[in-house]
Amino acid sequence: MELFTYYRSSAAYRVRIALNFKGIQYDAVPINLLTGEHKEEKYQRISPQGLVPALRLDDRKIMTQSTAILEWLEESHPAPALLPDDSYQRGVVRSWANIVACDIHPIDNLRVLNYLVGELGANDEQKQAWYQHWIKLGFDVLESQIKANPYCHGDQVSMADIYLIPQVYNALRFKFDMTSYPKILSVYERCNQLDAFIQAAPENQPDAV
Ligand SMILES: N[C@@H](CCC(=O)N[C@@H](CS)C(=O)NCC(=O)O)C(=O)O
Repeated sequence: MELFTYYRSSAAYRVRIALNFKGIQYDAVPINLLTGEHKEEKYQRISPQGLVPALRLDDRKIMTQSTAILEWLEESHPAPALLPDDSYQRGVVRSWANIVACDIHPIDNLRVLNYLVGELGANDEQKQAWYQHWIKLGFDVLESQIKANPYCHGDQVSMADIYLIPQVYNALRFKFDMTSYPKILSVYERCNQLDAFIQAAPENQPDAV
């Protein structure tokens, strides 16, 4: 498989963790978001939305959208599982993952921040306020709900960890104050001791600068 990725993309980071966790070999194809490679026609033929990640499967079919890719990976490579056996608990894990995937990440994404600054004229302080507002809303709820024992959902790594860790990485990069989130931080530190997470980390990617 080939993963079209950018080292600092948190959506691609999710998929890298899952591929590593499930022991699936892949080749990383870096797409540079800073130089606009994702907007070039060559990449848009792969991902019409011009977003990373995209996964090219062994039969050359393309899949986009990290949540679709992660659900497909879970169905096609069920072991080790990233969702609990119990259907209610699967819903719980997905709800935590969706706080990140639907209610934080899309609003704080590069193109949204660029639109705020470029089209709507927000200054740096306003951009930061926007970023911090949405992350705080999501993290406040996650902090109150996750088990952190030692992972989000107990003693097994789950989809919730896979979504949370890249978002925390991003929050720290944007200097978001994490002192009110001891449970989230302990999950972050614990996951970052696992090979699957270490190998997926932005600083360990071939395109890291
Ligand atoms: N919902 C998409 C979001 C993908 C996405 O927003 N990727 C970002 C990097 S994390 C991107 O390609 N951004 C390019 C841009 O904002 O111009 C997914 O989960 O795959």
